Amino acid sequence: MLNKTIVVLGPTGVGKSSFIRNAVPEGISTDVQVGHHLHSETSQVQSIHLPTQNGLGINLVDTPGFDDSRQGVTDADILAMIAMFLTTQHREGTFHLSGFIYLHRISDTRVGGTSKRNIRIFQKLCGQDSLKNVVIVTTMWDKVTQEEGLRREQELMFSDNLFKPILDGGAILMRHDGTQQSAHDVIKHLFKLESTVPQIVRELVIEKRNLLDTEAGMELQKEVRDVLQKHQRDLQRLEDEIREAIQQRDKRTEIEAVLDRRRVEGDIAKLHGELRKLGNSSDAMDNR
Ligand SMILES: Nc1nc2c(ncn2[C@@H]2O[C@H](COP(=O)(O)OP(=O)(O)OP(=O)(O)O)[C@@H](O)[C@H]2O)c(=O)[nH]1
Ligand SMILES: [Mg+2]
Repeated sequence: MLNKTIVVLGPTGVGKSSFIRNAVPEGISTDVQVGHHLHSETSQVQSIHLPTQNGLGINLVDTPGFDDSRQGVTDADILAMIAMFLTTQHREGTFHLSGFIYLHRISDTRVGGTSKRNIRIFQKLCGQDSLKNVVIVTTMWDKVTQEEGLRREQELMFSDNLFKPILDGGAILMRHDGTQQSAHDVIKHLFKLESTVPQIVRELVIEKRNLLDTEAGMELQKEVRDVLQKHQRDLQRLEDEIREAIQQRDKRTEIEAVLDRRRVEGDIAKLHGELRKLGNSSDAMDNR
């Protein structure tokens, strides 16, 4: 049987697993876990098979969200997991990728730096040629008024640092209202497209780059390094503050600054760990 694959991506908690649960008809059991807590739920790439009437099948692929709140799991791990899944499937030769569904919460009052960073990494992972195989799907419409939703939707569509470049490249924007019908509308759109090979697969399999040197890997490294630089500036400022407080014999300011320094040092160690992991994942994928 010919199976087409659709990969569902997006930050943690946007409703990826819920979307897949909504799409699966009654009677097909899945062990897709929907989150009940603030922390992230899905920890592995997981494929759910849906049969269709004409003998074709759809594999809907659930992924762990970027911006993961799970202890010890970084965005580098998530990128490596998704890259590993896509390349393994591609190498097996029976992989027909219909495209990507990228989910975004319409209820987010402002789209923060992390969401923008996730959009950029997604764009690099996908690559220009595969953007026509992308549906940006907004979720959680029940949490906004119609007016608010419409305003945010316009902003998402027309801002250069949000979805405009992806939509300009041929992607479309759709809404998911939590019903099976709206999930199926999204799937139907992708299902009828010719399959595509995303940029990260071309880079890893055909150009034999390692994950660190892929566009998405480089983007992630750049983003991590930018945050690292900011933290290093904070550290410098705190060192000055501590020195001054000691001179002034201001014990209270000194203690506060020392505690802040400890927190910033922890953040810096975490970011170094993320860069190291990206390198390690690269090596692990190279040795396959
Ligand atoms: N109100 C509302 N809640 C939703 C909607 N979609 C999902 N949720 C809830 O949002 C939470 C997160 O949903 P998940 O489907 O687990 O999100 P996810 O993207 O799979 O998250 P990770 O697995 O952590 O990456 C759950 O409590 C869902 O019940 C929606 O359209 N409206
Ligand atoms: Mg999930």
